[in-house]
Amino acid sequence: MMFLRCLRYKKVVLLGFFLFTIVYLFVRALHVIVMQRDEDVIKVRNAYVQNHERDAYEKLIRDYEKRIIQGLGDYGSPAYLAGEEKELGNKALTKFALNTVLSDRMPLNRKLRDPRNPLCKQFTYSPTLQATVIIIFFNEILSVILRTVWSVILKSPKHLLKEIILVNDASTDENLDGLLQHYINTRLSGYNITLLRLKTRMGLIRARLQGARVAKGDALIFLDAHCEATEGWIEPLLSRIEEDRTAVLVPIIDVIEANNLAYSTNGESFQVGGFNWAGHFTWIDIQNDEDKNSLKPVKSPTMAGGLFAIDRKYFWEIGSYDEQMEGWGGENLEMSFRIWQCGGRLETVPCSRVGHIFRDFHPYSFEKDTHGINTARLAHVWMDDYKRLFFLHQPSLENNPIIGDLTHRKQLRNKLRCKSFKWYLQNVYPEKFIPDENAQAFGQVRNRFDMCLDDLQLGDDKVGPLGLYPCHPYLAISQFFTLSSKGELRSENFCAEVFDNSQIKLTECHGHKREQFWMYFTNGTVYNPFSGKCLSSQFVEDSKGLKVDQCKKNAHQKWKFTHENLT
Ligand code: UD2
Ligand code: MN
Repeated sequence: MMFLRCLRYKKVVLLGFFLFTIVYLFVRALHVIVMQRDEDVIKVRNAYVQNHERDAYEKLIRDYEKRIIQGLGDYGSPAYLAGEEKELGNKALTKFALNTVLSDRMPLNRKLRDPRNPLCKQFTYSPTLQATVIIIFFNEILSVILRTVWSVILKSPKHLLKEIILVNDASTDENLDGLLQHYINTRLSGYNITLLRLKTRMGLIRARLQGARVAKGDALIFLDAHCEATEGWIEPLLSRIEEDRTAVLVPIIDVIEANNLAYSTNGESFQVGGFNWAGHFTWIDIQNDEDKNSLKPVKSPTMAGGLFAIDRKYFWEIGSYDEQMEGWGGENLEMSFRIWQCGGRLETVPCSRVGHIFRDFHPYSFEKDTHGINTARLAHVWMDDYKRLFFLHQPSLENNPIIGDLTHRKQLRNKLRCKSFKWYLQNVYPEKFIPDENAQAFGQVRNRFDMCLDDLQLGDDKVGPLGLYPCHPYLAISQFFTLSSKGELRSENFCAEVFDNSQIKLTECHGHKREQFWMYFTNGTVYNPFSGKCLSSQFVEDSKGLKVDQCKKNAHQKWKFTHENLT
């Protein structure tokens, strides 16, 4: 009897203990989740602007408003200041890559021309979806942020704009939140605008995610904090999403000049997004003639990243962002490849145009090469075997623990049953040049003196002499050349071209053969029929300026590619 009672007692204790543990773990988990959210983000509430601060902010904003020069920069025309302010503006330009002095003097709601193709007006869009516009920023100035906000408000029909969410990625200016919130409370009170502040700087990818988490609109539209939306920008974006919820849209991104804030357009022509094997976004021409003057959405292999519209639920279904990406860079190609490979579409909408201030450099820095690390992550997850071409540019990142764990992103790819990168290249971006496929020869191009062709690291915009340098013991990207099936001698997007009948430069490939056409013979001769001369290393000074010379039996005119598919 005693024994049984004891046993029952024990059972109750055990059960109690078990239940207690479960409840305890649950509460702990909940606590961790809630705390984490709490630690990351704070909503800058109205109360944030304390009574005694309110007057100070009001004074600062009034002073600022008094200095605005009405009409400055109207219709997107270039604006100039004189005297001391001109000097200060130039200084700001070298420091922030943006004329902040001029921005502070220009009306926040300046008038803009309608930059669209006039034929766009023939369309009537009547979307029913509502948008949340998410604007993230780190150390951007008040006037630039507010001009972005004003343009969104003024250029979007009220019934299509659910809310605007501003995410301050822990900017260092202590007054910024107070000023912004006070401005919102007093000058924009009729609009639904939320200001979030991240407690620590998380980088633009996670900042956008924090904004998206609290968004309530049917569609999300992301903008950089230095943009200006124009007439009719939002309707075609929302209409297209309504038509196809898996379509992700980018407007035409016009240039707002960083020095004089002129809103400039490229007329009616526009480009779409591509990429290079170094993992950078590039602008590319539209290949299909029909699409060139299209007013309808046009297929875009990638997007620049900062300005796009997406169905809110679809954003989460398709994997939002890779949250382990830090800082700046990579997320745009990651999202582009993912959307295409996993069944969505990426399109440029010609009848939607938004201006963006393109800065010559980033007025901020990161401790790590976040672009490299983020791109290494996406290369491993999305590019299959083609990642080899990216890692030629970043060999030290290929197996580097710094890039972090990829399990979740690989699981996502499996879960969504996404297609291969080869499928993407063949179907979405067939014009993309692949340096080691269908080539006559590729790799290092070596002469008899162990010297190799070299791009002399001209960088992304390489136009310059074709160089010669001692061959590296490994295949470095600066010495990676391809003799393409069309007879171009190229380093990804740049082709060796003969000029002045003797010099050779690396320049944009034009695809018309002539001075960019080369023939390679089994005896090692590289011949350019246009000049009637052969590639020669004989007269090279300071490793620069390879030349073409009369063809002769000379060791300087014998070349060997690492890989040759000659028949
Ligand atoms: C382009 C994109 C940008 C992003 C980036 C790649 C366009 C026009 N812009 O660079 O949106 O996709 O490529 O990652 O397509 N910011 C933060 N936290 C930071 C750093 C920046 O919130 O730590 C903000 C910044 O204030 C800006 C936005 O992120 O609003 C984008 O930064 P950017 O304008 O310096 O990047 P951009 O336009 O050169
Ligand atoms: Mn930007």
